[in-house]
Amino acid sequence: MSCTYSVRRFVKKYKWTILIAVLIMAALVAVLVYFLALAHAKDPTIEEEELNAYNLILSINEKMEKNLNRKTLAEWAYASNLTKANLDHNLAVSTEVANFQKEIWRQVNQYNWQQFSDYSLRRQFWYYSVIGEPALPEAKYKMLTKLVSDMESIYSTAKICELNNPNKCDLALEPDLTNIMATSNDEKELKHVWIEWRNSVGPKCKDSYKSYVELSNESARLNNFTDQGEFWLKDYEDPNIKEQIQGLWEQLRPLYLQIHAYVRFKLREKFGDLISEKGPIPAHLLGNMWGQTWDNIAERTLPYPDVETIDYTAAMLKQNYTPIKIFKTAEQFFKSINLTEMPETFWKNSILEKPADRELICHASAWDFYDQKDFRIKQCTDVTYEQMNTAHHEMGHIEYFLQYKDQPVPFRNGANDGFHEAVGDCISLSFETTKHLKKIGLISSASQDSKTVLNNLYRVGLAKIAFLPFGYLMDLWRWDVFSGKTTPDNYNCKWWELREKYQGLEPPVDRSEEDFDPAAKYHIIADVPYLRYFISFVVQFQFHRALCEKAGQYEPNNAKKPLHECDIYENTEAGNALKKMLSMGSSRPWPDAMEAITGQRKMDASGLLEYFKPLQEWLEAENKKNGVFIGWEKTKRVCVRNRQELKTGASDE
Ligand code: X8Z
Ligand code: ZN
Repeated sequence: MSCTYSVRRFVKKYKWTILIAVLIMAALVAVLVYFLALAHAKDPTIEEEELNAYNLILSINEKMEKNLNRKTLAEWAYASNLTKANLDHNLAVSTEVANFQKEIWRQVNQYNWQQFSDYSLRRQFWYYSVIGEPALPEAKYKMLTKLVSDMESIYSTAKICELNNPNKCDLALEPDLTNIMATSNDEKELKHVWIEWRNSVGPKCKDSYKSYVELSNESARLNNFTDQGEFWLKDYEDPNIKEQIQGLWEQLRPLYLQIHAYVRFKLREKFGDLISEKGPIPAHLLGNMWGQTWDNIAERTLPYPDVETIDYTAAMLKQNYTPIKIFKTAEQFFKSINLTEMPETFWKNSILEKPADRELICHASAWDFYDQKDFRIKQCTDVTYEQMNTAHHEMGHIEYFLQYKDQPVPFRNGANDGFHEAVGDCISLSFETTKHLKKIGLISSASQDSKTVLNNLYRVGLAKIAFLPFGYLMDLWRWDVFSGKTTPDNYNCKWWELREKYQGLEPPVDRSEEDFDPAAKYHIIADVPYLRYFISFVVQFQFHRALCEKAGQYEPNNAKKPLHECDIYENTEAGNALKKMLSMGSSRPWPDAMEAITGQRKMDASGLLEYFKPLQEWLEAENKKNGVFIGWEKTKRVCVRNRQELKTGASDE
């Protein structure tokens, strides 16, 4: 054929040119393959280092487990019995462990761990490469630990006198002051308790707090962070976390403004002009020492006061609840969704009631002793509905500990701290539905439905929506304190600036820099970051929505299956999904854990907004009907340098 012929002729004519071209191409391919192979081949030294590192981490983890166990036992001994001997022992043990941690830190940082190919190994090294306070020189570490322990002791042993009986001066925060704040209708008594609690803690902690800030910053800098506030944010693994939180708050603020305006309106019906029509709400009238959750005034401000009572505390007392029964009730829920029951040692070692014979830290907490067996709660449980929720909250922490107990030590943490705080609360969102409360007999099954449901949703809103700005501003205040933007001579006034700006609250009396009101909140003096709770209050609704969808109890846009009426009790499919996420611990960045349970990789306010949609609509209509002012004008209270200035005329008190 003509074609074949012409090709042959061509090849014959150019045979040398073709040969050379082929040879050049072959050489080029060979060079390319060589470089590709070189790029993919592992540096034998890195490979060897990684193998070494693998063995090292096994031995570090084993020793770390033992050290953390010892340290936690000593901390528990002090926290549950505030004696000098226990403090000394705790300081000695935690200093020894800090030295051990520092040694590990040095070893780990000699490795080129960022280059390791094994993700889990790299991540464990990353955790060990930053140690926080133990980075301080020993004497300073001890000083810092003692400062915090001392402040905790001041806070936990503070007592105040009764308003009408100045000789009876044994009122403690838990249960006495908490109960007065929750139940009293006597404004004078509320104001007295509010002021005296702050007098008995704040000024005593101010100097220690200043030193605490300095030492904390020093340790942060030794870990290559600019200050302690930045150090606190590292586990969120997101340089934009602050902006994200601000964005979430902006999405939630309109809902907060509605509940704030409604509550102020209802409180004015009760207390009259003690509360101004358009001003911030006085902080002592909201049923809580810090005005952080307002559900204790639900009964007194109900949308539908004429339907059946929602005084669940009264119902619990009538049904002879005890602290143990409260915890068994909580455990029953966890078990019903195939989560793990509390081990025997939990019941044996926990402190579930306030002991009469000693001083202790009553603020509720859950403890992992890092030996895969010992898990405890310490809670001065009083028989109230609020404490029932706290019991679920604390048990959520224990459940997380139980699910990740087989992870390597560095991963025995929440995906982030907000996740840890959200587990028990997420269960409570089911527990607190009218459906469930009827099931366990706290609401009579004869109650009128839609109104009871809204009353109940309002009560949950007073706990969840009201908390949001408080959950946010606690660390807004501390970030500026740590960065030096807020200085000690401005601590208190800056605090009240934020309380007014975000919560729309004001103090019941003028304040000065001789007061130190932030210290009257446990987490401030106990060195516990607080952003975790804001995050928890957002993500718990995302978790709830995802679990409810799995349980077939919630469908978007289906009025018959609203999110606020979903109860996942006994639904093992939902429970297993939660369990799977919990068992990951902190082995992956939190968006992976979020995705495992919700399919989303972001924090998102839409779960919370969806849950409270019927309440938001009701509040908007009600506020409109009543012509209520939304938001607040500037407070008339003042905050000045010292009390003397208040006496000389700045105050109306
Ligand atoms: O401190 C707690 C728990 C222990 S992690 C009882 N919470 C915060 C607080 O009491 O201020 C739970 C919600 C907010
Ligand atoms: Zn907690």
